[in-house]
Formats: sequence, structure tokens, C-alpha cells
Amino acid sequence: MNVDSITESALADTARAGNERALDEVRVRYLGKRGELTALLKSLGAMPAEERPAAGARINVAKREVQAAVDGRRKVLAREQMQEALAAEAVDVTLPGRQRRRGGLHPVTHALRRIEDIFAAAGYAVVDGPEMEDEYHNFEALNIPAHHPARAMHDTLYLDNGLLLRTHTSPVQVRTMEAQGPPVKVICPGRVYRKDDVDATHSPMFHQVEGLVVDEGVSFADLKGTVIDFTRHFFEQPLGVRFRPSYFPFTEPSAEVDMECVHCRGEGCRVCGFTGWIEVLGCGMVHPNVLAMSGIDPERYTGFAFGFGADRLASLLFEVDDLRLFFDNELAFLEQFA
Ligand code: 2U9
Repeated sequence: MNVDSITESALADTARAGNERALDEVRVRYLGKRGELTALLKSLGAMPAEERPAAGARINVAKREVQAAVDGRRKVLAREQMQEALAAEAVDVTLPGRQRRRGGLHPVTHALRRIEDIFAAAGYAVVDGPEMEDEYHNFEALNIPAHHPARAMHDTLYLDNGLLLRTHTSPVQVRTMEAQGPPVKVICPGRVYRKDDVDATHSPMFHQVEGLVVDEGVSFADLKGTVIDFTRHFFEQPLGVRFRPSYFPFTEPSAEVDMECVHCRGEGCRVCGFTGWIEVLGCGMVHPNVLAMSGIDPERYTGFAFGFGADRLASLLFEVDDLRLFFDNELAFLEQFA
């Protein structure tokens, strides 16, 4: 009888089985219905009767031994598999986290928010209105009648539907006066459009902020104080400000405002064209015709208004010397403001 040699090779095969499937093949080969040890048991019948009990007992001991070895091996394999899975899925909690890419605000948006915050703190409401306008609100109501040279000055983009793209945000103030009457204290930020060619200082679309204050007793002194306070808050430094007489159809008197150059502080440099001054806004006392056309009595009320380009202020604040950078959408540029 070769119980011992079969057992020996069964134990060796079991120890060698590298995975569950191989181990199951070993089990079937030795312990299965047609397995080698099972075959031995079946062959007992051919033995002399007196030898059967001892032989049977030996075979059964061998079967239990092999079965125990297979069960033990199964446990070892299962533990190894678990260990491998744990190793493969291990997370090193001491590694630094992956940086999440974050979006940021556009520099012009930064400037607009800064402007809105400054005026909101001074009691102004922030109002917006349509970008498609009619001739009345964009021109007529602002004392710019048809054939007035100021219409040509604005290089208006006309639409097929009889409307136009607003050339300034002034129509929003006109609509505000029509809707609510005095007192009015608003700023109107928004996109405006002009038939301009693109260069370092021009764009067919840019962002304006205009302000309007109408009440009894509003004076040019109020306008000066407002403009000076605003520039100092916006640029966070006490820069010199000067008012030059100017002309706009919708204000009388009118002024243009220069500010000491943020770059050279008045010394003269490339940014200010070596004058030491930078033009930052236009303003004036609202023309009586403009008040009257919107239903406000110019004998009782006065008002001041101002207007500036937010893109231009952003370019001065962030020292960007070419407006086109604001509209090219180059990530390398924009990420500097995130
Ligand atoms: C109403 C009455 C008056 C708004 C004003 C300016 C002067 C001005 C320009 C500055 C540079 C536009 O961005 S820019 O090209 N604006 O100079 N704007 S006073 O006056 C108004 C507006 C509305 C009802």
C-alpha cells in the first residue's frame, strides 16, 4: 500500500498551491470522489478481510491529515490575499493633499467690486439696466439731440431692431430718475459699447461706472469731495487730484479730473506720459435740461454726475499697461489676480 507516498505528495502539493484554484485542484486530486485516497478506500474490498480494518484506519487518518493541511493552506492563502489587497490600497495619510485648482475673479471684477463697496459704504444704491437701449435714453434725454456732434463722438453701434448698444451707462440714471424722482443717489456699473478699434487703451466693449446724486442743495463742492474721497479710497493713498474745466452735453459746468500718477507719484514716467498726472474721470453738475426731461424740477433740485472706465482704473490699480490683456483671457495673466 502506498498511503504514505500519496500522503507525502498530497502534503507537498498542498504546500505548493499558490492560490484558491490550485488548492482546490489538489483537494479534488486526492480527496475528491475519484481522488487518489478515495480510490485507496474503494480498493479495500480486494484485501483480505483481516487486513481491512487496519488499512482503512490508516487511510482515514491520511485523509484527515490531508484535509487539515488543505484547510490550513486555505486560511494562509486567504490571509495573504487580504494582506496584498491592503498593501495595494494603502493610503499614505502623511502625504500632502493634491492641490485643487481654484478659479479667481477677473481683475476688472476685482476693481468693480472695490468701486461698488466704496460707494455702497457712502450710501449709494448700485443699479443696472439694459445694454440694448433706445436713442431717447442713450442720447436725447442726455441733452444730445439728433445731429449733435457728440453723437458722432460716441461711435455708436446700431442694431437691426432699431435699438443701439448703449455707449455709456447714463441711460440707467435717466431711467432711475424717471422711475423714482429725487432724492437719487446711485452708481451704475456695466458694459458699454463703442465702434472703436482695439489698441492698448481702446476696446469696443469696456466697463463704465457712472454716478448720479440729485437732491435739494447738491453743489459742486459735494462733487469735489465725493471724487477726491473716492480716488483716495480706491488707490489707498492720498494722491493729489485736480479738476480741469471741460465740456459734456449732459453736465454744466463740467470737469475732467486728473490724479497724481500712481506709478511715479507726480515725478513723470511712461505711465503718465511724463506729465505726472493721469486723467481718471469726467464729471459735472447735471444740466437743467436733463433733470427737466426726466420730470425733475431744476428750479428746486440740483445734481452732480461722474463717469469713469472701470477697466482703466483696474489697469492703474494693478499696473497693467495694455487693456487688451483684460480681454485676451490668457490664464497665465489672469491667474495673477486670483
Ligand atoms: C445723467 C446725467 C449726467 C455722467 C458723466 C462723464 C462726465 C464722463 C467718461 C469718462 C471716461 C466716460 O468711460 S468714459 O469714456 N464720462 O466724462 N460722465 S459726467 O453724466 C451724467 C450721466 C447721467 C442722467
